[in-house]
Amino acid sequence: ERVDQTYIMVKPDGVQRGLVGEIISRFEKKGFKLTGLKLFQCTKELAEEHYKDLKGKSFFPGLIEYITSGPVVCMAWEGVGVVASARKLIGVTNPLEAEPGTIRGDLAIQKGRNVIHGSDSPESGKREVALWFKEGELVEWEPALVPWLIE
Ligand code: YYY
Ligand code: MG
Repeated sequence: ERVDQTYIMVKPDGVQRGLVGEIISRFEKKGFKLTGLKLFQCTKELAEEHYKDLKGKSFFPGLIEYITSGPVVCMAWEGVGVVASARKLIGVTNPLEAEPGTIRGDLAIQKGRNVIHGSDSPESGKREVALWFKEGELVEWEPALVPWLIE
């Protein structure tokens, strides 16, 4: 099966609210492989490129202002099925509609402050990991727990 990558980002509200450890922990416990991690202040240009498909939406300017309002935590995760699985862990866009047990369902109230981003397809995952991480920032490694997670 194809090994995919997903780009996960704790948004500025998640960082300010001290939710970084809790959020990373949920992905760690699930068992996917972390290949990139950094605290980062993103520019308007990068935010606009990341969300380019939403340009023109009424909420776009507010979204860019929010994403650039403070540091974010950028992560790359790898594994078979990681993109869809991460979206399930995250929950739907509107935190009021997100299921309890999901990150947004448990930790947020509003769409405009929904604490986390996750790529929506393997193609987006590839594009976004390449957009947010430079070549030397990603690490290829073999986690010791792999045989206990994957048969
Ligand atoms: O992938 P996801 O983050 O769940 O939602 P998108 O439809 O890609 O929108 C990106 C981002 O934009 C969303 O997390 C919050 C914000 N947003 C908004 O503020 N208001 C909307 N009506 C839709 C999206
Ligand atoms: Mg999206």
